[in-house]
Amino acid sequence: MYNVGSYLAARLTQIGLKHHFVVAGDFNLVLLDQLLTNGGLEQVYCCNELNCGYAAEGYARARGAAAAVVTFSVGGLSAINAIAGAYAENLPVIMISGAPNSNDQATDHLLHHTLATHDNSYQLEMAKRVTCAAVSITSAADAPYLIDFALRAALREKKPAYIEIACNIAGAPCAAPGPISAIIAEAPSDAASLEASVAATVEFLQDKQKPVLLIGSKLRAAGAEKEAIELAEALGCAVTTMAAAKSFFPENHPQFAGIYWGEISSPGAREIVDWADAILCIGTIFNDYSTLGWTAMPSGPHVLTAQEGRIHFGGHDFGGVHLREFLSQLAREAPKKDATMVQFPRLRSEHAPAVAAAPDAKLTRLEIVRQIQSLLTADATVIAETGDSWFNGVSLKLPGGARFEIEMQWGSIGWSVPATFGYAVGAPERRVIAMIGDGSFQLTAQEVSQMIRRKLPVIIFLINNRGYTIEVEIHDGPYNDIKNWDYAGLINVFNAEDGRGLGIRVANAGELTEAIKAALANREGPTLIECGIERDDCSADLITFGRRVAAANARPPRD
Ligand code: DPX
Ligand code: MG
Repeated sequence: MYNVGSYLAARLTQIGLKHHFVVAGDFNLVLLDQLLTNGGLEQVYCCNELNCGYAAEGYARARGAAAAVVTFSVGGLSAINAIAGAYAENLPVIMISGAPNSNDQATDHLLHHTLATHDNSYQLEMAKRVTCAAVSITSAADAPYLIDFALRAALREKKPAYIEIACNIAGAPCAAPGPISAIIAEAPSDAASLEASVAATVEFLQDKQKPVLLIGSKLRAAGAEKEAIELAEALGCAVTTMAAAKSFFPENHPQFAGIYWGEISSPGAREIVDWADAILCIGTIFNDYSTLGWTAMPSGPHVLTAQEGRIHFGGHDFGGVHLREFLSQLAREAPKKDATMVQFPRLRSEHAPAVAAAPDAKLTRLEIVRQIQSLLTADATVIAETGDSWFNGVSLKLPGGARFEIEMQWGSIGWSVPATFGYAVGAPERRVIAMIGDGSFQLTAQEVSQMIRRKLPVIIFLINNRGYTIEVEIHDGPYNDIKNWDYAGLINVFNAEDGRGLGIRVANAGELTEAIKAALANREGPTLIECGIERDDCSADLITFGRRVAAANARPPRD
């Protein structure tokens, strides 16, 4: 016997979830009880709904999909920011909201947690703008169909979906789930379009000598990371990744030629992309940040763009093609073209490796990055928050197997604390390392307490430069100064009587080394290392980025 809640729980486990993130409220309590009845689905609690949404977003990065369950309106509207982020970042996060009793809909009853008007459809309407499917369930009979519809859309599109369930329907009986293949099976590419797109691409490559691959963040959403390696090896050419796609092509691969980000590319990466006579852009997103204020935007007849569902370049535009099938078919037919791989070592002028600071030397950004670098192992995942942590994180050299998570399209400060929590719940086998600025941390700090509650041995490098340094570089003013906190001291507040989190403040290189040792030894909770640095100690890349973005923002209106 199934009811709406247990049906939903069954479907969530069938799509691979072992957890769902929750904030309770009276409109979702019956639903939460039903979700609890499924032994394969653990309930994970969050401090607020914004964090709940971001925790699910981080979990989806680790496991491919996620669910966040919130209450109506007061919860749902907070979660929408994170759900919009999941949309921008191509992650299928299922937002599930409790909703008013079906008898109260379209009546003159005014309800709590609402706008005190009679139309309570506004959350559904808002959700429609930030999801690929949004459904409202007010009848148990229709629930299986509507739930399946939303889940299928999310998994296909790699975008969030929204399911609202009236509080008196959550426990009502409904049909049993049918075969899960109806939700997760995917139609193959259109055979003719696949063949034509590959043939046209082979022809495009034929008269080129120096192709290069440029990997973007939508490669993962397309499930095509393995196929990108196949294509790279068939062509034998240099492979660059965009910052948002860092780790989506292995950095220890012999053909990896660094991060392409215009002027602030890693050594040789920009030169090799500029030297190339064909740029195969795979899953790329070019926005004002990733193009450094529109100064590094590959365009022209030598650029081919391959996205999930669309391959286009000079005079061609093919639809109905899965990216992974296109890449692997092209790998079988593409000519070897390895000139960029021969040239790349000549162009690269590798920076000298950073020299260890003396133990009593005042802590610097560079020394922090150097010490984090030595922590990176095949099972490490680095999560880099918006701010100078972007540039510090992107500069790390990842060993094979290491992963990197960044939220570059949505770019919301505060994302990383709950996303790190969600990621660590989803990938307990990995060493999760977060790099977070002081300003960002202040948005969502309380989610560290959930890491403590679940005893997650996350390591947080809290970079305290006393302000919004990236904003200082884009455009300074008094609004970039923030109230200092005792960040390390906060961990004891969160520990209360039973937690095992560690908070350590460090001011020099030796203290940082000791703190990292303590963090590695602490397996029963997170360790937050508060690293105090000078306010103006930021990366050169951040300064260049800030200048370029400021110039793009300041373009005068057209007359
Ligand atoms: C803002 C940003 O301390 O990092 O390294 O000091 O810059 P840095 P912090 O975490 O400060 C972050 C700050 C204020 N961006 O510099 S990046 C604007 C912004 C945003 N998201 C939200 N609000 C404001 N990106 C939700
Ligand atoms: Mg800061």
